[in-house]
Amino acid sequence: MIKKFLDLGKQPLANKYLTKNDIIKKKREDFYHLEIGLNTKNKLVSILNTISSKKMFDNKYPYRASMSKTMQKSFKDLSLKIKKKFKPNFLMEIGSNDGSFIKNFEKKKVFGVEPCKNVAKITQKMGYKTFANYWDMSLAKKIKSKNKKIDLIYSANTLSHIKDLNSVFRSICHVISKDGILIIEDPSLLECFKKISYDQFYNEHIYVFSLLAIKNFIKKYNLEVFNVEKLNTHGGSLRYYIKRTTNNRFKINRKVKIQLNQEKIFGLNSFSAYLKFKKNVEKSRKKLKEILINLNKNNKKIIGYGSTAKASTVLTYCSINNKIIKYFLDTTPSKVGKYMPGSHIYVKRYTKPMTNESDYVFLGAWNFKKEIFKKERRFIKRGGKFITHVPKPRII
Ligand code: DWN
Repeated sequence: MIKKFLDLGKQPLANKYLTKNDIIKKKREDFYHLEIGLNTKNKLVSILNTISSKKMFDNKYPYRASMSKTMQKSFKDLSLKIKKKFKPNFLMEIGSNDGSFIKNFEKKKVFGVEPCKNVAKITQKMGYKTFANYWDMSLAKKIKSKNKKIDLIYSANTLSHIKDLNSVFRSICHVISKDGILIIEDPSLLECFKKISYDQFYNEHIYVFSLLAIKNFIKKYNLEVFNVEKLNTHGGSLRYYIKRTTNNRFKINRKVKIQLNQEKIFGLNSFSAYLKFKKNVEKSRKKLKEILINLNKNNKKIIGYGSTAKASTVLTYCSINNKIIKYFLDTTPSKVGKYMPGSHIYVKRYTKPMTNESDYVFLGAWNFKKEIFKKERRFIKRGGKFITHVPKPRII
Protein backbone atom coordinates (compact mmCIF):
# COMPACT_ATOMS: atom_id res chain seq x y z
CA MET A 1 0.00 0.00 0.00
CA ILE A 2 1.30 3.51 -0.83
CA LYS A 3 0.72 6.20 1.82
CA LYS A 4 1.19 9.79 0.57
CA PHE A 5 3.10 12.01 3.02
CA LEU A 6 4.25 15.08 1.06
CA ASP A 7 2.80 17.38 -1.59
CA LEU A 8 5.19 19.78 -3.38
CA GLY A 9 2.47 21.09 -5.66
CA LYS A 10 2.55 21.63 -9.42
CA GLN A 11 6.13 21.31 -10.66
CA PRO A 12 7.81 21.69 -14.08
CA LEU A 13 10.10 18.94 -15.43
CA ALA A 14 13.25 19.85 -13.52
CA ASN A 15 15.74 19.70 -16.38
CA LYS A 16 13.58 21.13 -19.17
CA TYR A 17 15.33 24.46 -19.68
CA LEU A 18 13.63 27.00 -21.96
CA THR A 19 15.27 28.90 -24.82
CA LYS A 20 14.78 32.64 -25.36
CA ASN A 21 12.44 31.72 -28.19
CA ASP A 22 10.35 29.52 -25.90
CA ILE A 23 9.97 32.45 -23.50
CA ILE A 24 9.05 34.94 -26.27
CA LYS A 25 6.55 32.49 -27.77
CA LYS A 26 5.24 31.66 -24.26
CA LYS A 27 5.79 27.94 -25.00
CA ARG A 28 3.49 25.77 -22.87
CA GLU A 29 5.51 24.03 -20.14
CA ASP A 30 4.58 20.57 -18.86
CA PHE A 31 3.71 20.58 -15.18
CA TYR A 32 2.89 17.62 -12.98
CA HIS A 33 1.68 17.21 -9.43
CA LEU A 34 4.67 16.29 -7.26
CA GLU A 35 3.34 14.04 -4.49
CA ILE A 36 5.52 11.65 -2.54
CA GLY A 37 4.47 8.42 -0.82
CA LEU A 38 5.75 5.47 1.19
CA ASN A 39 5.25 1.85 0.18
CA THR A 40 4.35 0.53 3.61
CA LYS A 41 5.40 -3.03 2.62
CA ASN A 42 8.96 -2.62 1.26
CA LYS A 43 9.52 0.98 2.58
CA LEU A 44 10.35 2.32 -0.89
CA VAL A 45 9.72 6.07 -1.10
CA SER A 46 8.63 7.31 -4.52
CA ILE A 47 6.91 10.14 -6.35
CA LEU A 48 3.33 9.20 -7.16
CA ASN A 49 2.89 10.84 -10.57
CA THR A 50 5.72 9.75 -12.85
CA ILE A 51 6.86 11.10 -16.22
CA SER A 52 8.00 8.75 -19.00
CA SER A 53 11.76 8.18 -19.31
CA LYS A 54 11.54 9.10 -23.00
CA LYS A 55 10.19 12.52 -22.03
CA MET A 56 12.81 13.15 -19.31
CA PHE A 57 15.97 11.59 -20.71
CA ASP A 58 16.02 12.79 -24.30
CA ASN A 59 18.70 14.02 -26.71
CA LYS A 60 18.81 17.49 -25.10
CA TYR A 61 19.58 16.31 -21.56
CA PRO A 62 21.68 19.06 -19.91
CA TYR A 63 23.27 17.41 -16.86
CA ARG A 64 27.01 16.72 -16.97
CA ALA A 65 28.68 14.98 -14.01
CA SER A 66 32.06 16.48 -14.98
CA MET A 67 30.91 19.98 -13.99
CA SER A 68 32.07 19.39 -10.44
CA LYS A 69 35.54 18.53 -9.17
CA THR A 70 33.85 16.80 -6.23
CA MET A 71 32.18 14.23 -8.51
CA GLN A 72 35.28 13.80 -10.65
CA LYS A 73 37.31 12.97 -7.52
CA SER A 74 34.57 10.70 -6.15
CA PHE A 75 34.51 8.63 -9.35
CA LYS A 76 38.32 8.47 -9.58
CA ASP A 77 38.68 7.34 -5.96
CA LEU A 78 36.02 4.67 -6.49
CA SER A 79 37.71 3.40 -9.67
CA LEU A 80 40.96 2.89 -7.74
CA LYS A 81 39.09 1.06 -4.97
CA ILE A 82 37.31 -1.16 -7.51
CA LYS A 83 40.58 -2.08 -9.28
CA LYS A 84 42.26 -2.89 -5.97
CA LYS A 85 39.44 -4.75 -4.24
CA PHE A 86 37.48 -6.42 -7.06
CA LYS A 87 39.94 -6.52 -10.00
CA PRO A 88 37.15 -6.72 -12.62
CA ASN A 89 38.08 -8.04 -16.07
CA PHE A 90 35.07 -6.44 -17.67
CA LEU A 91 32.67 -3.86 -16.24
CA MET A 92 29.64 -1.87 -17.27
CA GLU A 93 28.21 1.45 -16.04
CA ILE A 94 24.46 2.03 -16.23
CA GLY A 95 23.98 5.80 -16.68
CA SER A 96 27.51 6.62 -17.86
CA ASN A 97 26.64 10.30 -18.51
CA ASP A 98 29.74 12.15 -19.82
CA GLY A 99 32.23 9.46 -18.86
CA SER A 100 33.37 10.86 -15.51
CA PHE A 101 33.52 7.30 -14.13
CA ILE A 102 34.35 5.06 -17.10
CA LYS A 103 37.21 7.31 -18.25
CA ASN A 104 39.21 5.90 -15.29
CA PHE A 105 39.30 2.45 -16.92
CA GLU A 106 40.98 1.07 -20.06
CA LYS A 107 38.64 1.24 -23.03
CA LYS A 108 38.65 -2.51 -23.61
CA LYS A 109 37.68 -3.26 -20.00
CA VAL A 110 34.54 -1.12 -19.70
CA PHE A 111 31.47 0.11 -21.57
CA GLY A 112 28.64 2.49 -20.80
CA VAL A 113 24.86 2.55 -21.08
CA GLU A 114 23.51 6.09 -21.53
CA PRO A 115 20.03 6.70 -23.04
CA CYS A 116 20.50 10.44 -23.69
CA LYS A 117 22.02 10.37 -27.18
CA ASN A 118 23.63 13.84 -26.86
CA VAL A 119 25.45 12.63 -23.75
CA ALA A 120 26.28 9.13 -25.07
CA LYS A 121 28.05 10.85 -27.99
CA ILE A 122 30.56 12.32 -25.53
CA THR A 123 31.88 8.94 -24.35
CA GLN A 124 31.63 7.46 -27.84
CA LYS A 125 33.89 10.30 -29.05
CA MET A 126 36.25 9.49 -26.16
CA GLY A 127 36.51 5.99 -27.66
CA TYR A 128 34.39 4.17 -25.08
CA LYS A 129 31.76 1.73 -26.31
CA THR A 130 28.45 3.22 -25.20
CA PHE A 131 24.96 1.81 -25.75
CA ALA A 132 22.68 4.83 -26.28
CA ASN A 133 19.68 2.95 -24.89
CA TYR A 134 17.50 2.75 -21.80
CA TRP A 135 18.50 -0.03 -19.39
CA ASP A 136 16.01 -2.89 -19.78
CA MET A 137 15.87 -6.63 -20.52
CA SER A 138 16.06 -6.25 -24.29
CA LEU A 139 19.35 -4.33 -23.95
CA ALA A 140 20.55 -6.83 -21.34
CA LYS A 141 19.93 -9.72 -23.79
CA LYS A 142 21.74 -7.84 -26.58
CA ILE A 143 24.71 -7.13 -24.32
CA LYS A 144 24.88 -10.69 -23.00
CA SER A 145 24.84 -12.14 -26.51
CA LYS A 146 27.69 -9.88 -27.68
CA ASN A 147 29.99 -9.57 -24.69
CA LYS A 148 32.11 -11.69 -22.40
CA LYS A 149 30.81 -12.05 -18.85
CA ILE A 150 30.48 -8.86 -16.86
CA ASP A 151 31.96 -9.11 -13.40
CA LEU A 152 31.12 -5.64 -12.11
CA ILE A 153 28.25 -3.23 -12.77
CA TYR A 154 28.27 0.33 -11.44
CA SER A 155 25.42 2.81 -11.47
CA ALA A 156 25.37 6.24 -9.82
CA ASN A 157 22.23 8.38 -9.54
CA THR A 158 20.49 6.31 -12.20
CA LEU A 159 18.55 3.35 -10.79
CA SER A 160 16.54 5.79 -8.63
CA HIS A 161 15.50 7.38 -11.94
CA ILE A 162 13.93 4.22 -13.40
CA LYS A 163 10.34 3.39 -12.48
CA ASP A 164 10.38 -0.36 -13.20
CA LEU A 165 12.90 -1.56 -10.61
CA ASN A 166 11.85 -5.16 -11.21
CA SER A 167 13.00 -4.87 -14.81
CA VAL A 168 16.20 -3.12 -13.64
CA PHE A 169 17.29 -5.88 -11.28
CA ARG A 170 16.03 -8.74 -13.48
CA SER A 171 18.15 -7.32 -16.33
CA ILE A 172 21.18 -6.87 -14.08
CA CYS A 173 20.89 -10.49 -12.90
CA HIS A 174 20.70 -11.56 -16.57
CA VAL A 175 24.06 -10.02 -17.52
CA ILE A 176 26.19 -10.13 -14.39
CA SER A 177 28.41 -13.15 -13.73
CA LYS A 178 27.54 -15.47 -10.85
CA ASP A 179 30.28 -13.93 -8.66
CA GLY A 180 29.67 -10.47 -10.11
CA ILE A 181 29.37 -7.33 -7.97
CA LEU A 182 26.81 -4.55 -8.38
CA ILE A 183 27.68 -1.14 -6.92
CA ILE A 184 24.95 1.50 -6.90
CA GLU A 185 24.89 4.94 -5.30
CA ASP A 186 21.96 7.30 -4.88
CA PRO A 187 20.82 10.06 -2.48
CA SER A 188 20.11 8.69 1.00
CA LEU A 189 16.55 9.03 2.33
CA LEU A 190 17.91 9.27 5.88
CA GLU A 191 20.16 12.21 4.91
CA CYS A 192 17.28 13.80 3.00
CA PHE A 193 15.10 13.65 6.12
CA LYS A 194 17.90 14.86 8.41
CA LYS A 195 18.79 17.79 6.09
CA ILE A 196 15.14 18.50 5.16
CA SER A 197 16.42 18.47 1.58
CA TYR A 198 13.01 17.99 0.03
CA ASP A 199 14.51 19.10 -3.30
CA GLN A 200 15.80 15.55 -3.70
CA PHE A 201 12.26 14.78 -4.81
CA TYR A 202 11.48 15.75 -8.41
CA ASN A 203 10.37 14.07 -11.62
CA GLU A 204 13.75 12.41 -12.35
CA HIS A 205 14.13 11.08 -8.82
CA ILE A 206 11.32 8.56 -9.00
CA TYR A 207 12.74 7.03 -5.81
CA VAL A 208 14.85 8.22 -2.92
CA PHE A 209 16.34 5.02 -1.57
CA SER A 210 17.09 3.85 1.95
CA LEU A 211 19.16 0.76 2.75
CA LEU A 212 16.02 -0.64 4.36
CA ALA A 213 14.09 -0.37 1.08
CA ILE A 214 16.93 -1.62 -1.15
CA LYS A 215 17.52 -4.61 1.14
CA ASN A 216 13.83 -5.48 1.05
CA PHE A 217 13.50 -5.01 -2.69
CA ILE A 218 16.48 -7.04 -3.95
CA LYS A 219 15.73 -10.08 -1.76
CA LYS A 220 13.43 -11.58 -4.42
CA TYR A 221 16.38 -11.52 -6.89
CA ASN A 222 18.56 -13.47 -4.47
CA LEU A 223 20.73 -10.39 -4.06
CA GLU A 224 22.03 -8.88 -0.82
CA VAL A 225 23.89 -5.75 0.29
CA PHE A 226 27.26 -6.82 1.70
CA ASN A 227 28.70 -3.36 2.29
CA VAL A 228 27.47 0.22 2.40
CA GLU A 229 29.33 3.54 2.39
CA LYS A 230 28.00 6.95 3.38
CA LEU A 231 29.04 9.58 0.81
CA ASN A 232 28.90 13.38 1.05
CA THR A 233 28.10 13.64 -2.66
CA HIS A 234 24.73 14.85 -3.94
CA GLY A 235 23.59 16.02 -0.54
CA GLY A 236 24.41 12.76 1.23
CA SER A 237 24.28 9.47 -0.67
CA LEU A 238 24.65 5.78 0.09
CA ARG A 239 26.89 3.51 -1.97
CA TYR A 240 25.55 -0.06 -1.88
CA TYR A 241 27.80 -3.07 -2.63
CA ILE A 242 25.53 -5.89 -3.76
CA LYS A 243 26.18 -9.60 -4.54
CA ARG A 244 24.24 -12.79 -5.17
CA THR A 245 23.31 -14.57 -1.93
CA THR A 246 25.15 -17.63 -3.34
CA ASN A 247 28.40 -15.64 -3.65
CA ASN A 248 30.46 -16.37 -0.55
CA ARG A 249 33.54 -14.42 -1.66
CA PHE A 250 32.53 -11.44 0.50
CA LYS A 251 31.24 -11.39 4.06
CA ILE A 252 28.47 -8.96 5.12
CA ASN A 253 30.28 -5.86 6.47
CA ARG A 254 29.10 -4.62 9.91
CA LYS A 255 28.43 -1.20 8.34
CA VAL A 256 25.26 -2.72 6.82
CA LYS A 257 23.81 -3.45 10.25
CA ILE A 258 24.92 -0.05 11.58
CA GLN A 259 23.21 1.82 8.72
CA LEU A 260 20.05 -0.27 9.07
CA ASN A 261 19.94 0.51 12.80
CA GLN A 262 20.42 4.23 12.16
CA GLU A 263 17.51 4.20 9.69
CA LYS A 264 15.33 2.30 12.12
CA ILE A 265 16.26 4.51 15.10
CA PHE A 266 15.41 7.59 13.00
CA GLY A 267 12.01 5.98 12.33
CA LEU A 268 12.09 5.10 8.64
CA ASN A 269 10.10 2.06 9.66
CA SER A 270 7.18 4.11 10.96
CA PHE A 271 4.94 6.56 9.17
CA SER A 272 5.23 9.20 11.91
CA ALA A 273 8.78 10.06 10.71
CA TYR A 274 7.34 10.83 7.26
CA LEU A 275 4.64 13.10 8.70
CA LYS A 276 7.33 14.90 10.77
CA PHE A 277 9.36 15.42 7.57
CA LYS A 278 6.29 16.95 5.91
CA LYS A 279 5.92 19.44 8.77
CA ASN A 280 9.64 20.32 8.56
CA VAL A 281 9.33 20.90 4.80
CA GLU A 282 6.38 23.26 5.24
CA LYS A 283 8.30 25.21 7.91
CA SER A 284 11.35 25.36 5.62
CA ARG A 285 9.27 26.73 2.75
CA LYS A 286 7.78 29.48 4.95
CA LYS A 287 11.21 30.57 6.22
CA LEU A 288 12.94 30.56 2.82
CA LYS A 289 10.12 32.61 1.25
CA GLU A 290 10.32 35.09 4.15
CA ILE A 291 14.12 35.56 3.73
CA LEU A 292 14.01 35.99 -0.06
CA ILE A 293 10.92 38.22 -0.15
CA ASN A 294 12.19 40.48 2.67
CA LEU A 295 15.60 40.93 0.97
CA ASN A 296 13.81 41.73 -2.27
CA LYS A 297 11.53 44.26 -0.50
CA ASN A 298 14.69 45.95 0.86
CA ASN A 299 15.98 46.22 -2.72
CA LYS A 300 18.77 43.74 -2.12
CA LYS A 301 20.05 42.07 -5.31
CA ILE A 302 19.81 38.27 -5.17
CA ILE A 303 21.30 35.90 -7.76
CA GLY A 304 21.52 32.11 -7.78
CA TYR A 305 24.60 29.87 -7.95
CA GLY A 306 24.39 26.40 -9.50
CA SER A 307 21.25 25.98 -11.63
CA THR A 308 20.30 22.55 -10.33
CA ALA A 309 17.22 20.38 -10.84
CA LYS A 310 16.92 20.67 -7.07
CA ALA A 311 16.83 24.50 -7.27
CA SER A 312 14.01 24.43 -9.81
CA THR A 313 12.04 22.25 -7.40
CA VAL A 314 12.62 24.51 -4.38
CA LEU A 315 11.95 27.77 -6.21
CA THR A 316 8.74 26.47 -7.79
CA TYR A 317 7.53 25.10 -4.44
CA CYS A 318 8.32 28.48 -2.81
CA SER A 319 6.87 30.46 -5.76
CA ILE A 320 10.15 32.31 -6.26
CA ASN A 321 10.72 33.58 -9.81
CA ASN A 322 12.93 35.94 -11.81
CA LYS A 323 11.44 38.97 -10.06
CA ILE A 324 13.24 37.91 -6.86
CA ILE A 325 16.31 36.03 -8.15
CA LYS A 326 17.76 38.02 -11.04
CA TYR A 327 19.71 35.19 -12.70
CA PHE A 328 21.67 32.02 -11.90
CA LEU A 329 25.38 31.50 -12.52
CA ASP A 330 26.27 28.05 -13.88
CA THR A 331 29.27 26.35 -15.51
CA THR A 332 27.28 23.91 -17.65
CA PRO A 333 27.40 25.02 -21.33
CA SER A 334 24.08 23.28 -22.13
CA LYS A 335 22.29 25.34 -19.43
CA VAL A 336 23.90 28.74 -20.11
CA GLY A 337 21.77 31.25 -22.04
CA LYS A 338 18.62 29.32 -21.18
CA TYR A 339 15.82 29.86 -18.65
CA MET A 340 15.09 27.56 -15.69
CA PRO A 341 11.87 25.56 -15.84
CA GLY A 342 9.00 27.01 -13.83
CA SER A 343 10.76 30.12 -12.44
CA HIS A 344 12.08 31.22 -15.89
CA ILE A 345 15.21 32.57 -14.20
CA TYR A 346 17.97 33.22 -16.76
CA VAL A 347 21.16 31.12 -16.53
CA LYS A 348 24.33 33.17 -17.03
CA ARG A 349 27.73 31.64 -17.80
CA TYR A 350 29.97 31.44 -14.75
CA THR A 351 33.35 32.69 -15.95
CA LYS A 352 35.36 33.73 -12.88
CA PRO A 353 35.13 33.93 -9.09
CA MET A 354 32.51 36.45 -7.99
CA THR A 355 33.55 39.92 -6.83
CA ASN A 356 30.64 42.27 -6.11
CA GLU A 357 28.20 40.41 -8.35
CA SER A 358 25.37 40.66 -5.90
CA ASP A 359 24.44 41.33 -2.27
CA TYR A 360 23.11 37.81 -1.75
CA VAL A 361 23.57 34.50 -3.58
CA PHE A 362 21.05 31.65 -3.31
CA LEU A 363 23.00 28.37 -3.23
CA GLY A 364 21.18 26.16 -5.74
CA ALA A 365 24.05 23.65 -5.70
CA TRP A 366 24.19 23.39 -1.87
CA ASN A 367 25.46 19.86 -2.27
CA PHE A 368 28.73 21.35 -3.56
CA LYS A 369 28.98 24.04 -0.84
CA LYS A 370 32.58 23.14 0.10
CA GLU A 371 33.82 23.27 -3.50
CA ILE A 372 31.92 26.49 -4.18
CA PHE A 373 32.95 28.29 -0.99
CA LYS A 374 36.59 27.47 -1.83
CA LYS A 375 36.15 29.05 -5.27
CA GLU A 376 34.32 32.09 -3.87
CA ARG A 377 36.47 32.76 -0.79
CA ARG A 378 37.23 36.32 -1.95
CA PHE A 379 33.53 37.10 -2.33
CA ILE A 380 32.90 35.75 1.17
CA LYS A 381 35.89 37.60 2.59
CA ARG A 382 34.54 40.87 1.17
CA GLY A 383 31.28 40.26 3.06
CA GLY A 384 29.34 38.51 0.29
CA LYS A 385 26.47 36.46 1.66
CA PHE A 386 25.03 33.11 0.56
CA ILE A 387 21.49 31.93 1.26
CA THR A 388 20.84 28.23 1.76
CA HIS A 389 17.71 26.26 2.63
CA VAL A 390 19.51 23.17 3.89
CA PRO A 391 19.10 22.04 6.63
CA LYS A 392 17.28 25.24 7.66
CA PRO A 393 16.79 28.39 5.53
CA ARG A 394 19.36 31.00 6.59
CA ILE A 395 21.91 33.54 5.43
CA ILE A 396 25.48 32.18 5.73
O1 DWN B 1 20.36 12.84 -10.03
C1 DWN B 1 20.76 13.75 -10.74
C2 DWN B 1 22.01 14.48 -10.37
C3 DWN B 1 23.15 13.49 -10.37
O2 DWN B 1 22.31 15.51 -11.27
C4 DWN B 1 20.07 14.11 -11.99
N1 DWN B 1 18.67 13.71 -11.87
C5 DWN B 1 20.13 15.55 -12.36
C6 DWN B 1 21.21 16.31 -11.68
O3 DWN B 1 20.68 16.95 -10.52
P1 DWN B 1 21.15 18.43 -10.16
O4 DWN B 1 20.92 19.32 -11.33
O5 DWN B 1 20.53 18.79 -8.87
O6 DWN B 1 22.72 18.14 -10.04
P2 DWN B 1 23.93 18.88 -9.42
O7 DWN B 1 25.13 18.02 -9.74
O8 DWN B 1 23.69 19.22 -8.01
O9 DWN B 1 24.05 20.22 -10.30
C7 DWN B 1 25.08 21.12 -10.00
C8 DWN B 1 24.91 22.31 -10.91
O10 DWN B 1 25.73 23.36 -10.41
C9 DWN B 1 25.38 22.00 -12.33
O11 DWN B 1 24.55 22.65 -13.26
C10 DWN B 1 26.78 22.57 -12.35
C11 DWN B 1 26.67 23.75 -11.40
N2 DWN B 1 27.91 24.10 -10.72
C12 DWN B 1 28.41 25.38 -10.91
O12 DWN B 1 27.83 26.18 -11.64
N3 DWN B 1 29.56 25.71 -10.25
C13 DWN B 1 28.50 23.19 -9.91
C14 DWN B 1 29.66 23.54 -9.24
C15 DWN B 1 30.35 22.57 -8.33
C16 DWN B 1 30.21 24.85 -9.44
O13 DWN B 1 31.25 25.21 -8.87
